[in-house]
Amino acid sequence: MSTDTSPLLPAVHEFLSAPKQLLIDGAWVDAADGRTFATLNPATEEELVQVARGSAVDVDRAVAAARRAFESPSPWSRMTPRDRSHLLWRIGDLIEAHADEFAQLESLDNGKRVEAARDGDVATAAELFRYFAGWATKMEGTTIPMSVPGREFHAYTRREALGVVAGIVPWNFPLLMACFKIVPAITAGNTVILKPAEQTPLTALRLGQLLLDAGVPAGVVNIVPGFGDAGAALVEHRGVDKVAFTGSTEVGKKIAAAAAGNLKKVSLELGGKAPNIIFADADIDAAIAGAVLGGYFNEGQCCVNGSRLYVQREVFDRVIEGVAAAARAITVGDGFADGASMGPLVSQEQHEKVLGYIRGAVADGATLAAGSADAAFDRGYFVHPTLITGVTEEMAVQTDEIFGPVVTAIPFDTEDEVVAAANNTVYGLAAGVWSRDLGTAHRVGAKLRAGTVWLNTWHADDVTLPRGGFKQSGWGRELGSFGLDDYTELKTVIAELR
Ligand code: TXE
Repeated sequence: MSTDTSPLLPAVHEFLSAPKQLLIDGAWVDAADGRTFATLNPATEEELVQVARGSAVDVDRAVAAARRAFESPSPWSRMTPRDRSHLLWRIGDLIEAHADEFAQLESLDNGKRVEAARDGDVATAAELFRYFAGWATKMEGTTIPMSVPGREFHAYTRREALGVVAGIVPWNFPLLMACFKIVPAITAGNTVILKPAEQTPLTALRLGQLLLDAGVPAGVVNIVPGFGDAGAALVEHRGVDKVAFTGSTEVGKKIAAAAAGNLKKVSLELGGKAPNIIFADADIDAAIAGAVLGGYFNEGQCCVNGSRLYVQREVFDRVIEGVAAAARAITVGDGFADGASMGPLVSQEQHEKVLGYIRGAVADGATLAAGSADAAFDRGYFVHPTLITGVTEEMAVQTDEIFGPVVTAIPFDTEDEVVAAANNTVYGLAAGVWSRDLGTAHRVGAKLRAGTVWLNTWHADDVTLPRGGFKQSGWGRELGSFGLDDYTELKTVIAELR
């Protein structure tokens, strides 16, 4: 497999040929120790560019810059909510104007299809800026009556920025995850240090330049690419007031523990293993299409994918046939290739992990209704979309988050039985129910322990909607008005009227 780079935009060539440095205090700088790391094209396994590798010293510099930018009387602290709103809107427009460039970069670095990046990741990133632009002027408080005999008070609340926010993000939606952290943080007047994932730093760096071009003051958004050590330095840093993390449950637990040093606020969006329940009375064609989208979207590297399919016994064979046929019809190929409908996984590590789970399931006696335990090509991190039957609840393929295009399917008979099985997981990010009976859909939906429940649909979403996890899938909610709360402190002001 090779990437045909002939369609690369001149702006992408130009970006790739310039040095990839850290963005600290409005300037592009090398890492203090001069180290760099390679970011690879997962379709070819070839190095794209070297990127400056931030470490604890760089994190110190970035936190100091973010603190200076936050504290009054900095230009950022004096910016009115209306000006912040206009700035956010302008950034949304700029992202849209550079959509093809961002999409190509994302595809090169992450592997996903260019169109998927442009129409999904990049379009949503632009919309996120515009949605939150509206909130910048609407961070209102309330007036609250007090009852103190013989005295008069005026009491009210204010929503204030928290301070310095560290955003630590994964590689599955690199630009979008960066925006999930940056946008609500700056909407509320905070300053940010973003650490992109080591596998996919490029679009975050391109975004950094775009933010400077749009007029975001120096130090308001700092970008420090690096590995887990840079992330850990941010989490332990006493100058950081909040950590917003998306990634594995394992690292989420480390972050929760390390953040205790200065009791910084923490929001965590962690792993998932979403149950997708299809009742016999569902619109079966729609449910099959939903199971395919829910299972294989983003090469299966999406925390809310419906990776555990539960199908009522009467329609099990029909659904399996439908999903398996659709999985076989997916064309795996380079994200730039015409006709490819699924790109490679992001890294060798993910490739080995995902194939290992498929092999493990076969060794445990499960059946591959579609897909394969072999790599799709000799080169590049490609995996065939896979559907596994004959699975038990105890198998690793059923209990663990695989984060690849792998769906397991188990038949069920009764509502109680499937609700118990669906909830039998440490995760609680998403779940779904397919039934034409409104009572069944809403009743089962209410019983599922998950932050997002889809009824007769999957992956329907909007920046207006809060998302986050029950149980070990996380703390807090992102996006929507709820998402802003996590980036503010609530102050109560009590004045005596004398
Ligand atoms: O995640 P990590 P990885 C799951 C998915 C995947 C698995 C491993 O199952 O297979 O996690 O992926 C930074 N302190 N998800 O290893 O390690 C790291 O540099 C602070 C689900 O890539 O959690 C990167 O920027 N930061 C998930 C980010 O954390 C640390 C998306 C995520 O990396 C750190 C991604 C530390 N000690 C993976 N160690 C989702 N919820 O969508 C690492 N990092």
